Amino acid sequence: MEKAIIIGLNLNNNPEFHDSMVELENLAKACHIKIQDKITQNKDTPSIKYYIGEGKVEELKDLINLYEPDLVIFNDELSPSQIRNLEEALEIKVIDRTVLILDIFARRAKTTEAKLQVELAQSEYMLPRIIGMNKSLSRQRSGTGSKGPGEQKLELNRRLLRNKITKLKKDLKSIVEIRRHQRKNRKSTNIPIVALTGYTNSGKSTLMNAIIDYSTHHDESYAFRKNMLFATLETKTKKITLDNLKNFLLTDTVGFIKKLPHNLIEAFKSTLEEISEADLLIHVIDVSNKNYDSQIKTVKNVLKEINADNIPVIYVYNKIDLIDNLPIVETENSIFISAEKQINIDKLLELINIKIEQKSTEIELLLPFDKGDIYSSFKDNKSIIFSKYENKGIRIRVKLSEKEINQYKEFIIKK
Ligand SMILES: Nc1nc2c(ncn2[C@@H]2O[C@H](COP(=O)(O)OP(=O)(O)OP(=O)(O)O)[C@@H](O)[C@H]2O)c(=O)[nH]1
Ligand SMILES: [Mg+2]
Repeated sequence: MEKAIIIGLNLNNNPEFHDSMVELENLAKACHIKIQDKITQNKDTPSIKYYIGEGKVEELKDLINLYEPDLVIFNDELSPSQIRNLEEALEIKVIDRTVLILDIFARRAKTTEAKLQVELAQSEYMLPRIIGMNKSLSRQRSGTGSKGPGEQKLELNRRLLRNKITKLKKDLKSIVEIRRHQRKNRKSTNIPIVALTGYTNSGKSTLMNAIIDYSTHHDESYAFRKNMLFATLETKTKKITLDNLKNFLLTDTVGFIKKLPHNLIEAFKSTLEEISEADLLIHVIDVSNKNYDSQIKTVKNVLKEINADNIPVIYVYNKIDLIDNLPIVETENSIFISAEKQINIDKLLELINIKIEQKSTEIELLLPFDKGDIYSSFKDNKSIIFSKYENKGIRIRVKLSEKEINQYKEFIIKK
């Protein structure tokens, strides 16, 4: 087991700082690293040279002499020159949060696609850093951060690494084509696609299992679930058939975390499209985690980054079996459940059904000028695709549910 000291910079008294350090510890544990100590520093901006201040570097040196760790881990992504400077000053392996996350992904990847995606992200991360690492301590590097398919990456020069990236992208492309084709077929059947999304370890795969249990034709192939970070990296889609409710396709895929490396989001684009192209999202929240609020924010930010922030969402507050009091009240878009204890799964399925029924169709309306209130309600719902003032009124193209189409049928000019 490797031993490490972790270092965090608390920029501008960030209220989430402490939790992100705890999370860093958990990421390290997932890489089988033992944490010996942690140091933190309050600062307004990171130092360009060492990320932390020079005084802290000295303090860190003393701790390194005391504990003799194998490596030090920083809570943020370091620049190539910061890694170089730190490795030279500390004479020890220096890695960052991104390396840990990439390492865990490398450990979990099972399918060819996931392996290629992780390797691509690792290579992209390495590319600007390879020179610095060669210069300092490359010969001593082993263990975390040098795991996975790119084992000899330090011996490769930039050019070879670039060639590798090109090749990985090409290999991925053909797999992605197959996936896109499958998704297109799925879409053409008109069965709504519902995607599970949420923070890692929130219970997405457990919920997938619970819903499959309700399905009238469920088979044995359940999604993998486990109490660990990033248990699920691959995508699984199952048809859910229900007796009295509409059928739908349910997709389980990778969870999110704070400071998710951008390289990883890029590399996992094709997997994340399963989310961004869904008709409805089920945002699973671990309400027993005291940071669930900031986890919701993190997930929302990633959804925005992958252009999935316009899809209707049901907020599913999970693991209520672990808490005594519910911190908030349910709304028409949220529900409290326990996926593990199968509490309120039936209610959730009804809510999903309601949302699916609201699924919208594109139509064109001519609204008389005195119907400005209808126009503004469409605007509020962000359902307007295009609008134009004409002699008799405003011509608009909107996305409407079956119910709304009925409600406004007198204004419809084109279906
Ligand atoms: N007590 C309790 N535990 C739950 C509940 N739902 C899930 N869990 C546990 O939470 C852990 C994570 O569950 P997963 O379903 O693997 O979580 P996930 O969101 O798929 O995680 P990733 O695939 O890593 O993103 C497992 O140990 C589950 O048993 C629940 O309702 N109550
Ligand atoms: Mg999972």
